[in-house]
Amino acid sequence: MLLKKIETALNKQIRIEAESSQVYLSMACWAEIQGLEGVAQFMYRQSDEERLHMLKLIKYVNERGGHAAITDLKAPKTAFGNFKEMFTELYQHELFVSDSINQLVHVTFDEKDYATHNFLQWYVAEQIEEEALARQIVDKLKLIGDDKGGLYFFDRDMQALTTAATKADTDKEA
Ligand code: OFO
Repeated sequence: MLLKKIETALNKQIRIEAESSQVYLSMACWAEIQGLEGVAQFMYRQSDEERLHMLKLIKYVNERGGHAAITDLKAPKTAFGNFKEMFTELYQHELFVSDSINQLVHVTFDEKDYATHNFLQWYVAEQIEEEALARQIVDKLKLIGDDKGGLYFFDRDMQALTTAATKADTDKEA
């Protein structure tokens, strides 16, 4: 049985994961209408991943005797200036999510809820990966600057990265 305080904290994180999914979905749409198909695919995938993070939390809360709350969500921005700005926002957003996960882990520790503490380690590891990937992408875009040809190859790289990640997931499931 979950303590009320833990249930509330997990529900807050459910909302953050749902909002993250919406933020990345909005970035996917913006990239798509700019004609960068690879970036759009990457962002659609990020959005799907955030939804899976949300669902994993929902299942956990319900299985432990809590009630996962499905709430209204903050509407994301719909335009992002340029791709460097957009990926910088993605990176900042991941830092915000990591901070939120850390606070959540802290609450479970304070309340001696070691089962939830253990469950959250998956999110801690995931955030390390996502932060690192976002930072790498921002660094790449800084190198590219305003070079249109560079952006074209960057888009192809993003497409290849997304295809490889999706294949790795499919192989894992098989
Ligand atoms: Fe939910 O994984 Fe990052 O934000």
